[in-house]
Amino acid sequence: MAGDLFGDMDVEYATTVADRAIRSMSQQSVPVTPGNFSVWFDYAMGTSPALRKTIDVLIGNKRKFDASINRELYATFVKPQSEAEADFPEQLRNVISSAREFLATAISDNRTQIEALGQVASEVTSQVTSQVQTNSDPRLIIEKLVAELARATTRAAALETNFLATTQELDNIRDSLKAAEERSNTDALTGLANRRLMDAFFRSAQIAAMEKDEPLSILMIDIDHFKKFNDTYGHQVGDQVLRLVAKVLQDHVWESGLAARYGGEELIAVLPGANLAACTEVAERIRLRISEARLTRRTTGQAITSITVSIGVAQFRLAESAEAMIERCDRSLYQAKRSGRNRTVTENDIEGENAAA
Ligand code: GH3
Ligand code: MG
Ligand code: MG
Repeated sequence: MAGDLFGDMDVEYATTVADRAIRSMSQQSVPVTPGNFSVWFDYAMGTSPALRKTIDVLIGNKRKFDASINRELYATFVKPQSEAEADFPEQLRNVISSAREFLATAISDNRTQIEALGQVASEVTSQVTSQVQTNSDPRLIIEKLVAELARATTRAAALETNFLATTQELDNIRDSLKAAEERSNTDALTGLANRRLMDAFFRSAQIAAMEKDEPLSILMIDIDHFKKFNDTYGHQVGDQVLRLVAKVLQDHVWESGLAARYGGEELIAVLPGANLAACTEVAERIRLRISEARLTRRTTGQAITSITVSIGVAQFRLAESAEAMIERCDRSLYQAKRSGRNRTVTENDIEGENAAA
């Protein structure tokens, strides 16, 4: 892990882990380069369950650790980890959680104290009542004590009310943090997930796909001649169209998947469980639905030319990074544009290359 790079790891332990890493690397014929070594050191340490799982699946499938897989492993599991560590909202949330826990404990301690004081008070009062005939001094003292205790109890109760208000405040902070985090994960125009969330989502979808041994595919949509559409009808009408396309996409993505706005007018759907054929089918349904949509200008009710989209489809390959897969999907999309638009093209149809390699 990047965070351990200069840490105070016990020398003997580090050497053992390094030995294990190098042994595994030599078993899998992985060249001992700095990048590969950090991958396999992590693997030997077991710090990242996702990395462990991925490598175990690759070994289980007798996959050769060639340069491309090694690069992907590094890019996917070693490099981004330091970014994940800097997850500020997460840290803040944890701080708030512990503050809240602390307050809850304080309140409960406070209650116990009040009860204890109350008990002492009633014990003392009954003693006083039995002694009252013989000596009146202790009674006075004890009455004072009882009054003092009553005041303490009131103070404690006020303190508790304060604590509760503070807790409520912390709850509010936590809620607004959560809302802020959601906003930072959502695209304001379309309401879809943004690229940031999509990247994180893809990472976990990728692990889940390997664990369940299930396919995982993505489709990427780009509106055809959208620039011309904007020029003709104005940017605002363009925005409405973009929202419509986002809505159609969202309607076709199942519970375990994710629809996201990847760029300006480029949208992506991540479809866990779908192979290339299933994903293509979904893409075609989306494409047809959009081309059949009747658009009218909101202000005048006037009809607008229909729009079309081009779609690229790609299926996840073991251990590859999101970037690699999206890049392949993007090339499929480009091919769809080149071969006339308003169509779906898969990675298997990319011209001039062996997509299955
Ligand atoms: P094609 O994809 O068919 O090759 O042609 P295009 O005209 O759509 O070309 P391209 O995809 O390169 O153009 C992107 C255009 O999308 C440019 C910009 O006007 C428009 N666009 C991007 N983001 C938004 C947005 O948020 N709102 C609107 N209204 N338009 C956008
Ligand atoms: Mg575009
Ligand atoms: Mg376009």
